[in-house]
Amino acid sequence: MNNIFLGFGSNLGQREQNIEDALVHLTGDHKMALVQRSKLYETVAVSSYQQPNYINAVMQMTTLLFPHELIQLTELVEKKMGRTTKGLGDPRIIDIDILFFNSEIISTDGLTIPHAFAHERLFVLNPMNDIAPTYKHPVFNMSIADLRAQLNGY
Ligand code: PH2
Ligand code: MG
Ligand code: MG
Repeated sequence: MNNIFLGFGSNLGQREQNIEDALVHLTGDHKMALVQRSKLYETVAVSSYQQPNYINAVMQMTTLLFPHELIQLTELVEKKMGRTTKGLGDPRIIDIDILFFNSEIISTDGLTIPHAFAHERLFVLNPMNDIAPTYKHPVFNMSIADLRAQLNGY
């Protein structure tokens, strides 16, 4: 059983409902189970151009999938939900990012774990801090609480 953290974001349509729908899709796979969910956060889009605010959340889940199977699942759910764009920071109905997979460090084509920006984004660290403040970022060897405090400047 693998312990994972997934980041969710939506800034188009019914944003809160999109996150609920994504969860239903993901847990429809019998190899996926929800452990803990963060609060929902409304956040200003981190982007080089103006776009709608996001709703962000982080979910702790368990999975029997391998990392490359998990990314196939998250991309399938994004597609099923009607996401048309991939990457590049465009507005989207749903974005599901694999933030952490156990304490593994993986870097292959199309899959980087931990997520490359997890440590420097408050829209990830704030919700993650709700559910796993003591989780240690395997690359930086710092807890989520410490990474978050560092970004907040205290
Ligand atoms: N995701 C991005 C780019 N910018 N900004 C916020 N507030 N929330 C996001 O989830 C987000 C973003 C690329 O995935
Ligand atoms: Mg993202
Ligand atoms: Mg993504």
